[in-house]
Amino acid sequence: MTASALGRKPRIALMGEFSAGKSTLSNLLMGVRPLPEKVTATRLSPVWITYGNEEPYRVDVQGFVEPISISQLEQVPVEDTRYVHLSIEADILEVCDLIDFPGISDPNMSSDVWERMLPEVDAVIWCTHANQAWRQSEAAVWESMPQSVRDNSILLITRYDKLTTERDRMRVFKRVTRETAGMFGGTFPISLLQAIKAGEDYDLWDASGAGPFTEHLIDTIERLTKLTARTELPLYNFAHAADVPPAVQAPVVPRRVQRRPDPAEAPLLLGDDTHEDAISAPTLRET
Ligand SMILES: Nc1nc2c(ncn2[C@@H]2O[C@H](COP(=O)(O)OP(=O)(O)OP(=O)(O)O)[C@@H](O)[C@H]2O)c(=O)[nH]1
Ligand SMILES: [Mg+2]
Repeated sequence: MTASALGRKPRIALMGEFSAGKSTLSNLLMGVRPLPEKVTATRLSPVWITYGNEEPYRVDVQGFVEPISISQLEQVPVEDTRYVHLSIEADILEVCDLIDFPGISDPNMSSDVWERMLPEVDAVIWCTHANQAWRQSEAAVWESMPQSVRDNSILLITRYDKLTTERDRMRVFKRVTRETAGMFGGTFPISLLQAIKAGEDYDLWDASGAGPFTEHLIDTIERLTKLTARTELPLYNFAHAADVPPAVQAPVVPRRVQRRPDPAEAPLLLGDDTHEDAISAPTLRET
């Protein structure tokens, strides 16, 4: 898998309510832990993470860039910052960018802080707490998301370890899949804590839910890579993936229409469906 032909990687946002596990998931996917994982809600700007080893910076709402220190991530002025940029040499970032969003319904933070970043995203991994999965506030935000993004997005039911009986787990999973039918490309229950603890133990990794989820994620990134090769505009800007322009092909070779030997006959016009055989007609030649 390589970056898109246009040099843009798919951008995957991590979204959901506060403390749903967005930052824990970003860190799990990267295999390093630059983002704070907190019991209490963090007031952090969206963090756009790309592959590399540049120094961190923030981009303010006017587009000005200012260097920041990663240890002071939480001092960045949230309302005035469009996003914080981190650059990390993690494998996953070779194939996509990750954008870690703040929680969607923090009463202490204007929803502008994350809403203004939506036009930058191609797809979302939505984290919903197993204990209070798919609240009305989550459904309302997802309602406004274009189908192009929804089709390529993943719903993760996080903190699945907090549901202790099989009956509860099935009940939550069934309800959430029913209420979100047709709204995501896939839905997976996961315990992010168990996934982190699993380390190299593949059985534990699969049991945490991380195995099936990451396999689906790889397929999603492959599909997104083909789409983002066709446009610089993030998928959020299209209502449906089918609206993305067709793949850029080799330059169109100009064709010239010549007269048939019989000068009385009109020249063939390309695109004139009364002459559907025009392209293969011997009177057509490429110049
Ligand atoms: N038991 C359990 N705890 C989890 C799981 N995922 C995350 N947590 C814990 O939940 C807390 C919040 O996790 P974060 O990753 O900071 O959540 P967030 O969505 O980034 O939160 P905000 O950025 O504040 O909105 C941390 O203490 C995590 O360790 C999980 O699957 N199981
Ligand atoms: Mg977070």
